[in-house]
Amino acid sequence: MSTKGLFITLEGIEGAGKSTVARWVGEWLGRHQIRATLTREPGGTPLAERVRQIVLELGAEGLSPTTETLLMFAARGIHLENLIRPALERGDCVVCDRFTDATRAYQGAGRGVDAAWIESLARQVQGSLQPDCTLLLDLPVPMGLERAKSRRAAATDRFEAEAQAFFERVRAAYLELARREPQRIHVIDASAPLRRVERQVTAVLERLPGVARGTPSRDGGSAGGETA
Ligand code: T5A
Repeated sequence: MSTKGLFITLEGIEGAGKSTVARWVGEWLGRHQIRATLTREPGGTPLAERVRQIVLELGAEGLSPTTETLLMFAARGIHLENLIRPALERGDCVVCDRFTDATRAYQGAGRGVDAAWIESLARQVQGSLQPDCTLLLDLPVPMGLERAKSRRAAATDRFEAEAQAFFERVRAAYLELARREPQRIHVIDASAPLRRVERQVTAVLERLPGVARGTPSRDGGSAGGETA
């Protein structure tokens, strides 16, 4: 299926600043008269948020890496059908806090799930849809975990309960993905103060097709200037 809007994703380990930067990207797009839909994974729609609760909850029942992967893609399928694709079809710029690179990094490298199987699920669930641009917020694992801890109000989830070695594998996998896809994945030094992170992100956004002209539409359609 062809899409009209731009699809931007944010990735990185816990506490890298994805949610903070996603909100800022939404505001930046709004200031440039580009209508943005902000969302997140796992979740993003009421039904997909219910799957999020199942997959993140640190409960008595375990989840195997295989089941965890299937749940991530189940949530993604719901999210794509009910929110992401319709927003892109409207010509919105979709800004998504995590997407399939997170499955590659967390379930693939973190949990040891077969990479070829992940790619086959991705093809079935996404078809040819890929992010146009991914901002990989990279920082040392202890710094990210410290930031996440200082921000956390609620109980630890199933991922936050993991050891540092798990997040080192996740970080290394993200950097390897960026090395393989430099056109799509932009590594941002997220250990820098927020203003410097924002400047690095601006430099990427300004180079995106359509953004400099004030519309993310690939077919000349106009953008409304609302920021969701
Ligand atoms: N997951 C997800 C998978 O395993 N597979 C998948 O396919 C998908 C989609 C999601 C979990 O699900 C896993 C990965 C995750 O473990 P979540 O609650 O959404 O869980 O967790 P995170 O996405 O990791 O969210 P966090 O809130 O932990 O991290 P963020 O969003 O990266 O960080 P943010 O913006 O909340 O910032 C953290 C703190 O740091 C400060 C902020 O103000 C905040 O206090 N901060 C900075 N401070 C100084 N300098 C900067 N540059 C700063 N940037 C932010």
